[in-house]
Amino acid sequence: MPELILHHYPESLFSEKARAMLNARGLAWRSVIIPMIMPRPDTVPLTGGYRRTPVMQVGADVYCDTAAIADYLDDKGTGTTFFPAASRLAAQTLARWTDTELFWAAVTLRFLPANAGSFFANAEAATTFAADRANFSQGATIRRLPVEEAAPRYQLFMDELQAQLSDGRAYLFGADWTIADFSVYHVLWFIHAGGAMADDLARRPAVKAWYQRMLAFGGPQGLNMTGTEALAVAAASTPEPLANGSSDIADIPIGALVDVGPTDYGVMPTRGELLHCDAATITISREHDRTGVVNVHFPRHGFGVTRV
Ligand SMILES: N[C@@H](CCC(=O)N[C@@H](CS)C(=O)NCC(=O)O)C(=O)O
Repeated sequence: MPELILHHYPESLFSEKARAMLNARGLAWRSVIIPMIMPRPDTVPLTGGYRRTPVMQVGADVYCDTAAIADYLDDKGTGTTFFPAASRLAAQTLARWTDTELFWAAVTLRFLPANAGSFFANAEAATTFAADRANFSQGATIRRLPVEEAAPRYQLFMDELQAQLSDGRAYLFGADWTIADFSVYHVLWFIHAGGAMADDLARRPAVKAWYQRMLAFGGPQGLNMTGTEALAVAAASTPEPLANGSSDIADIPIGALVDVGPTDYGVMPTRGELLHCDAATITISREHDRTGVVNVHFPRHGFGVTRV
């Protein structure tokens, strides 16, 4: 298997989800630290327009969104599946809810003046970040959650989490982890890693014990690689062959030129030739002079496909 290369930055919570999944499975990985804001000249050649973080590169294959990364990693390394049959529906549904609804509550809470202090080095960094994310939010179909909605949503979830874990189970659905553990973990990490809202954890001991267990997965970092080196890896590789590419969209056959992008926020699409589209996965092929041909993989859930 070619090296697993994560393009990420330390403060990114979805990157923390990917880092924790990689480490939990005992996988060696390479770390390309990308800027927290645009421009990202060494990432765009791989991803095209998609500008969310993280992305994972395996040779000349690029996995966008942690859902696609989880799917790819599930049969790699060691440890039980992220998607056990008996709780797959509940775990996936909780993961999707957490990665969107709880995530937006966490964003509001983390950037409250009382909590934001540990996130930005100085006021200028905060202003630059806000301007970048205003661009990122153009075309978004969701609204920023007011604190009056974010706080109770978060507190109710934390109470329910405490109740779920208080029988002493190691993970949310029992003795083994599922994808839901990693999704809940990275949202809590975003809020608590800088020491914000520490009381919320302290008064929920079962959540705190589970959080500490997950935190151990998040710690180790991959061996550093530069963006230029990662692009050279792509250029020297060919994408993994796709078995039986097909399209389930009646008027968009495989081979069509398409735009694929998130439908809720950070909606900037990637353009390429459709190789495969089913209920779970979308794969397109694109080319750049710094990478050669790469295949870019997205989850279907939360992404749209438009014929160009
Ligand atoms: N559903 C996506 C969400 C990714 C996401 O929203 N990432 C944030 C950073 S944690 C982002 O892209 N922010 C804008 C940026 O990094 O440019 C996933 O699971 O990967």
